[in-house]
Amino acid sequence: MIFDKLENQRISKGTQVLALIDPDEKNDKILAQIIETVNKSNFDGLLVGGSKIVDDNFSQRLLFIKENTDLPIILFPGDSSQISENAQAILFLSLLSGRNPKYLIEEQVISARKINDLNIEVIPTGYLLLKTEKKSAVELISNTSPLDMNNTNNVINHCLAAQYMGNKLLFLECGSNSSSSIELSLLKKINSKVKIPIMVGGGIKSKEIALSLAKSGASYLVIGSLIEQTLDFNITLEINESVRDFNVS
Ligand code: 1GP
Repeated sequence: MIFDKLENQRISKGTQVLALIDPDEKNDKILAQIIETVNKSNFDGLLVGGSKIVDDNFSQRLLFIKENTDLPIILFPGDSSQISENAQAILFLSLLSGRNPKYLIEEQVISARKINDLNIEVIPTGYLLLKTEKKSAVELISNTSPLDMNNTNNVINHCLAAQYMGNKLLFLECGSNSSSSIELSLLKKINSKVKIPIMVGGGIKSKEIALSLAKSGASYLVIGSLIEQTLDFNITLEINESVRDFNVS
């Protein structure tokens, strides 16, 4: 099982880093280079998904990714159309920061039978969108409001609710290509309260940011834009090798 394997690696080696590939048309010209960069960077796994895929070629691109990497592929779907047998697992997301039933239960009901029929490993994930300077694509597409990071109690209450609902993972999201990541003091407080592993994504653009997040309790880091924007495995390799010593237990 993919999640058990990642957790075992995290417990023995430390923070795990997942690459995120957005299989959208905008990345077609560089998709092979993105995969090559990911393959050379010593990532622990690969998330594939996007808030919005503008055409019908999601499955085709996912197959191309699968054929060109040995990393475990985990779906990170923007909606129920992004489900395919070419992935081993799926983050079964509940957008708990929002109050839109479409992303709390409707998309989940639409996708459940397909996931079951395809026998994809399900990783129940509480997904919380956090407010940053820039509106994220998730905020716009889901038509939900992100959580204000200054309201610590409210964020922690959402994290605990995610845990008590039985999620195996808590995903704290600042949005793709955000100018900032989660505030470290907030992450530390969340980490002191919740028992499920914390995944952090959005705006991880340097080794310094990645290290500070790992030191503050991020068991999983997700990196997408940095790969697309640099296509330089030296940068991501350095990040991935620097965060390993944290969050072992
Ligand atoms: C987006 O958290 C992911 O959903 C990754 O964010 O693209 O900023 O790395 P970046």
